[in-house]
Amino acid sequence: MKELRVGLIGTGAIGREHIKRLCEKVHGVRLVAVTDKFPESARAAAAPYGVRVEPDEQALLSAADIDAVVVTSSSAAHEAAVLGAVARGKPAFCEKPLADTAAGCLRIVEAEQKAGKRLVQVGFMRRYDKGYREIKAILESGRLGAPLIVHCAHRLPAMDDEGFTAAMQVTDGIIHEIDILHWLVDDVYTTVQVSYPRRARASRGVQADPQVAVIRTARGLYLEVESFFNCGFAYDIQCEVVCDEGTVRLPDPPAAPVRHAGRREAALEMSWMGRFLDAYDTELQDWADALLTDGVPRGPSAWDGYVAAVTADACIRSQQSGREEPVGLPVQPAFYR
Ligand code: NAI
Ligand code: ISE
Repeated sequence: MKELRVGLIGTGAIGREHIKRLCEKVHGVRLVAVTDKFPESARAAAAPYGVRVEPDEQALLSAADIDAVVVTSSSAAHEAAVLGAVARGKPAFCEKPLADTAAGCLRIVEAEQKAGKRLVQVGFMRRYDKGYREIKAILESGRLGAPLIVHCAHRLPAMDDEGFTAAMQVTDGIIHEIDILHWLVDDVYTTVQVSYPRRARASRGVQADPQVAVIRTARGLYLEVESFFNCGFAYDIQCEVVCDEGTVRLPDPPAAPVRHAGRREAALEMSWMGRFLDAYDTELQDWADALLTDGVPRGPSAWDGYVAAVTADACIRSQQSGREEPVGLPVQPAFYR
């Protein structure tokens, strides 16, 4: 295959970002069609690139001139779209979370194994971020000894959706840390506990913000994730790994330091769109390259999506019980090793 002909489902915020990326940056790909539950949204997103609009997900998945799909619809719609692609033997790149429950992810894992080859990649783009990759290389070198504690912060300036629930803060946000920490420290998650400090002033509606999740692992690591969706000041992602003989920290994105009026300052990112720009580009290029060369994706798998969802479900149980909850991960099938 010389060119990967792609269809995209869901032309919301990240859908439009990925359309731009697929049309302007990713080599070897041709975006053929898009669709959305709201046809006017699909038409507006398709128009600048002269891309076809399909009436719905089924039509797009079945189109003979589409080799692979990108799923950027709302989280609750991911499972049906990915299962539809797998049933047709078409590779699917699906934004996180793979499905909004572990049971949904398991249905995808089972369908993929039945299909007999890897078809699914999950949009855990932080694995493609240069800073996280540097941390992983340093940990793997053994120079700092073994990891003991990880401190993370995942802060957004504001969450406008008043109906954004405590559980969504896990499946939408903390799920990134669940995946990246699993990949970084390569350990088995055993328990999780979610706690709440005082509710932040800017928190509104049913939001329960901020939250702190603590994940413990089989080798005894303590992974702490602060999730703060209304921090007001920036889109701020922090990660520091404390090891036996040193620490390593995620670099802040570069920004020109300004000296002015007796102060030293540097601009901070205000949105996820800018913070992980390079990582999104690299992940989609890697997805396309792998499909064009080997016919199978090599990025975060459906199993990774399932591991993250099982852990997220345990976090949600802990939100409800107020206790530490077991994660209870099954053994990874040979298919995914
Ligand atoms: P959004 O609400 O802006 O867009 C979702 C779009 O999907 C909407 O246009 C909606 O009409 C459409 N849609 C819903 N169900 C559909 C269906 N059955 N068929 C076709 N279209 C359907 O949401 P946003 O922010 O773009 O997020 C989309 C997904 O991407 C979410 O799962 C989110 O977690 C993930 N995401 C990932 C990010 C990352 O950093 N990797 C960043 C932002 C979002
Ligand atoms: C958003 O959906 C994303 O996936 C971003 O990467 C994340 O940082 C943010 O918390 C989510 O709302």
